[in-house]
Amino acid sequence: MDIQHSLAQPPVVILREDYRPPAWLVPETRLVFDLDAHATRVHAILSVTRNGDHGEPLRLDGAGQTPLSVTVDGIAIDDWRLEGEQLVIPLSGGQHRVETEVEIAPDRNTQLMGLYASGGNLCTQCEAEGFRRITYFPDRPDVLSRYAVRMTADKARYPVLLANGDPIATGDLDGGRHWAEWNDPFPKPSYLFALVAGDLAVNRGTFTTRSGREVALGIWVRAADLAKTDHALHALKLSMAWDERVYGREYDLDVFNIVAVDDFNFGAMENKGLNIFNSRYILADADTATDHDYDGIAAVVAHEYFHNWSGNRITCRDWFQLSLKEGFTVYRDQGFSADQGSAAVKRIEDVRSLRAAQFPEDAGPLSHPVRPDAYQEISNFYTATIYNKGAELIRMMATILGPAAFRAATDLYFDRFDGTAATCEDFVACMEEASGADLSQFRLWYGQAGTPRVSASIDHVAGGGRATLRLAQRVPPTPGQPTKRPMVLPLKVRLFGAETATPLTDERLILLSDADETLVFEGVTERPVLSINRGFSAPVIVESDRSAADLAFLSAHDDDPFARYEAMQQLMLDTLVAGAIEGRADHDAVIAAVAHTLDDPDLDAAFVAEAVLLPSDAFVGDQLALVDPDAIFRAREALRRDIGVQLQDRWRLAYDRAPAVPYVYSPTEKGKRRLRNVALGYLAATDAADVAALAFEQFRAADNMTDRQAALTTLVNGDAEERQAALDLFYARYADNALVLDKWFQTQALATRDDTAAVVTRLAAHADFSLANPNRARSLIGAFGVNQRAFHQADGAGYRFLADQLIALDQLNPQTAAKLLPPLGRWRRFDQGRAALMRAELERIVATPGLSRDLFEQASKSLE
Ligand code: 0A1
Ligand code: ZN
Repeated sequence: MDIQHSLAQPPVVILREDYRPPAWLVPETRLVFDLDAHATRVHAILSVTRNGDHGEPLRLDGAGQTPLSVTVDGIAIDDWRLEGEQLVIPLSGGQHRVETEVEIAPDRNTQLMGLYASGGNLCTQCEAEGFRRITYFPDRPDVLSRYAVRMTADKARYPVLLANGDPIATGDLDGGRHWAEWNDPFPKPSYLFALVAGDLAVNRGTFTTRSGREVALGIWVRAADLAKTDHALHALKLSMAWDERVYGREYDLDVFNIVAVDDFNFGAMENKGLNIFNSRYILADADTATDHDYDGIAAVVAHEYFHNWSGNRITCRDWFQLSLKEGFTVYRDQGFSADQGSAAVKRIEDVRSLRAAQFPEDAGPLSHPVRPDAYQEISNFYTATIYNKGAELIRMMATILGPAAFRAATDLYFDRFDGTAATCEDFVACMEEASGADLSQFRLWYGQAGTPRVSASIDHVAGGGRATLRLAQRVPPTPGQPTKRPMVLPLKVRLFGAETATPLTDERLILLSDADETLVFEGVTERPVLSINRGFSAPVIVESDRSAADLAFLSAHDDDPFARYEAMQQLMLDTLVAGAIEGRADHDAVIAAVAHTLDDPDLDAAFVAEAVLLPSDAFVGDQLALVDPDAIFRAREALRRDIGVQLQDRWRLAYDRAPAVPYVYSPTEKGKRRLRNVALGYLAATDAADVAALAFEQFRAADNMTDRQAALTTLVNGDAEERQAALDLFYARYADNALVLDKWFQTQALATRDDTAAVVTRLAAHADFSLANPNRARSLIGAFGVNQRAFHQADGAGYRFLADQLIALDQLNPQTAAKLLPPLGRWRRFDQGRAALMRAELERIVATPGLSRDLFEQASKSLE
């Protein structure tokens, strides 16, 4: 289909195969900033060298600014020209000093890319292509330069001046201004540049590396937030020690600073020596942050820190290689978090988020390979596929290689590519070289999109000693990739005896590499039950013919905790799918399995809480060719109520057994709180007369946000009279805390009530709602988009609301708008009425004059 576009210029498609090395290199860069919120002057001095034998001019990327002056080797020139936004400078020799001067306006930068103002401070965000909004530069990741930075600013307004690397000197100037100089000795791409100017307080710490370097750590926030930074600082120290122990990676500068800002498009950014964070991933205390927030902070602090090696010391050759740093770094932060508490629960959480975000992406119009071949706007490729599926690819290689060879391979990779801009292929080649493994077929995981489906069935002749496992794989077609080749799928498998409930085999790692394979197990003397994809060893969908009884059996007896969880999920899913399609389902097997799990004294609370949770509405929808959101909701509510009612005594016991105690953030206490709140949720499903009062009392008496928010959620989903009281109290208590108010918006947008679409539309007009702050926009619009039943209200009110908001947000912040579009792209999965309404909204978006490239790419692809 030919989509009518409304862009000023036709969309340009960037292709991976068009990669060419840069024509000019920039070994040294000096930047002089005269900082001011309305008008900042940027003077850039680049020493450039011709890269190879060619006659190309120097091309510097820019965006939004015009050059005030251009000099070459100290002489003003006028033969430069602008081609689009590129500054093109003819140069005759092999080496020159090129200087430019521009003026930019941070306080008018609503995109939050480049240099912008947040909460009265100035900060930068350069990945992927923000640096060109600051100054003219070859803004591509394979141009590595050593940066020296000088900043001058008003001292009262911006007493703190930070940049990458090490501080060199500071001083005062006339007129109330001051200056600071920073030097970063490590060559880096422009996307890792950062500066911050502001009125900030610091929580300082130190870390001594294993070779004895003392590193000064600083977490910089507004003074009022200083008391909420201890958890992040602690997580940073743990991360530094972990990367030494597990990967042999040591920190390399004398300082490591983190700054928290309220307005940020993503979670955080790994700028060399100066990480900049969304404040939601730094600030925590018991009263304002949930256990989930605490976990998220530690994970993101670790993630950004780990980028110092996987991302900064070794960066990406081009943006098609983004998963080289992101997939690997996510894998590393997952390993870190697993080591802080229960590895099994961490794996369950990671798989749950892969299924919630990446599987739908891979099954929809925006599906793309982990190493894409083409893009229009690179900001749209910071996806669950690049990050989370990318991490699964690394995990599979680690599984295939085994721990020792994997560590040897990462050592080789870090040694060989240190100081360079590398490719995914470089990484895989190191995996092969260090281990002797042949990963040629494995490489298909980088190029083929779509979630593979594996069908598995096991035959056993009663009385015989042999079991036959038949496996088949199919990789579904995805946009631009109609046919696929079979991939290598590492599947951990084990058989259990149905009668004796004992293992019949050891765990085996099967590398399924053909479309169909048959495997034989000898010595199987009783009917075997198949435990497959244990630990979620491959990111695939397993289709098996295991009965409800076998799934219940595995949920009780499998020795792999992930497989136990998985069996229960599959049992619940099968029950919910049957309920949604047929209007009713037999709940007995699920209820018995939940009861068994609750009664098992050997299981820890955190695991039990995960295992007894029902799959989300959206995940049930993902199993169906045609999603009927109301039928799914009814089926899920019916099962929830039955589990609640029939196991009411156990839920009461679980609730009472974990009485609220003074808040401690530890794996054990966190698990107890989680189970208690899951129990509260099931009790609420029973409609027992006292539950609203119980929830309200928990809400009122809680000394921590985990319990308070869980109680609020329970009340908000129902219609007891305590509902509005709780919302009002929560609002009044946290009116001046933006991060907590986000929860107030989000809880209402996620509510499982009939009026949610109407409530959300009203909340968008609330005095505290603003599209200018990405966290606030996500808390209402993003949360609403994943509320399957409310968003898909049959009259299309949800679709209209989302499109209205995205069109408005696109004017301010295209990146954040584009990120929130995907729910509209699921139209193929819905009935004709809904699909037509969704398409109409996508068409309205695409036809909007002045649309950004970001939103255009996502909306137009979603229509195809
Ligand atoms: N590299 C960062 C993610 C990130 C990407 C783009 C941004 O621009 C707004 C910001 C952050 C990470 O992986 O944490
Ligand atoms: Zn990252």
